[in-house]
Amino acid sequence: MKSETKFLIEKIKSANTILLSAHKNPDGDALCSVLALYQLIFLNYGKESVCVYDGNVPEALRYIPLRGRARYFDHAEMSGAADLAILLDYGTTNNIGGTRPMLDAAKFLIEIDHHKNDNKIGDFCIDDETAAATACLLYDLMIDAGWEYDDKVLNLLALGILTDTGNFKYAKDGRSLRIMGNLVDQGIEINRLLELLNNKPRKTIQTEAGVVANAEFFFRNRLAVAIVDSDAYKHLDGRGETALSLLGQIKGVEFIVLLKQQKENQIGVSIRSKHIPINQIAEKLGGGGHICAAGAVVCDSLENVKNKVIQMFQGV
Ligand SMILES: [Mn+2]
Repeated sequence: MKSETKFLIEKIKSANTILLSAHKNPDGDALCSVLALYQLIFLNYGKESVCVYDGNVPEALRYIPLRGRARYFDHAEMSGAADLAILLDYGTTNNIGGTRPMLDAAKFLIEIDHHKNDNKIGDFCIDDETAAATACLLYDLMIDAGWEYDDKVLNLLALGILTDTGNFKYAKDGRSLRIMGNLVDQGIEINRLLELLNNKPRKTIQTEAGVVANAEFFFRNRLAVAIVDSDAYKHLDGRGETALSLLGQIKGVEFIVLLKQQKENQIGVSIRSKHIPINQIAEKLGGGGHICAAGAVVCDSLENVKNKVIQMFQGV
């Protein structure tokens, strides 16, 4: 067993209260990793961790196993500081949101993440930038620890991998596929999981289709820019993955930018690229993420952010 696995187990065993969390506005990998770890700790050590999030959970994740265990941080049943907090899949400190004080108050903080991060906050870090999803790291920990698991754990890990790899489109190597191979061998039905995720409200799909219909194209159509205004933003589910995906299917499009008017002067920027790294653009905007899928939140007018982002693609 790896020394980091042993250390994690010792910390879990000695903690009376455990807090689990991930990034704000949790996506599939963030939420499923939290819930899978909740279940693993429960099955193997008999302890019920408190799972908290900030922001909104996408509608598409409504029916995942154990969804009800994750509570909005303000409604969490946690009195006082946790003995142990485990922060999964958070990326950068900007992404943590309202759960930060609870994490800071914990007596010990372990992070488990696959994002590039130069400003780690864990007292102990189990990080691996080469992993396609945090769920892959959890799977490896589970096997290394020899932990008992159940169907819920397997389904959650599979969902985390599916969502973060865009159904394997962004798999950087064979590791996530090998893990999924093992999960399928143990009875996971990918088709059933995709059905569970493809379950968005009608208004959401219609909104995202409208956003795509009004997209603009720059630099010989290599860059697609689409805008989600404040009205459309109310109906968006998660980051607007449907719009990002549709624009990425257009012939000749290399880069996709989705600008989301979250507030009057607060614009969420999601950037995708088919081949060329774009994480440096997100970093310059104060955000971060993965090489070909990154984002930021910029406090400025929609028009200014749009012009600034388009300029940053000049010569890329
Ligand atoms: Mn992730």
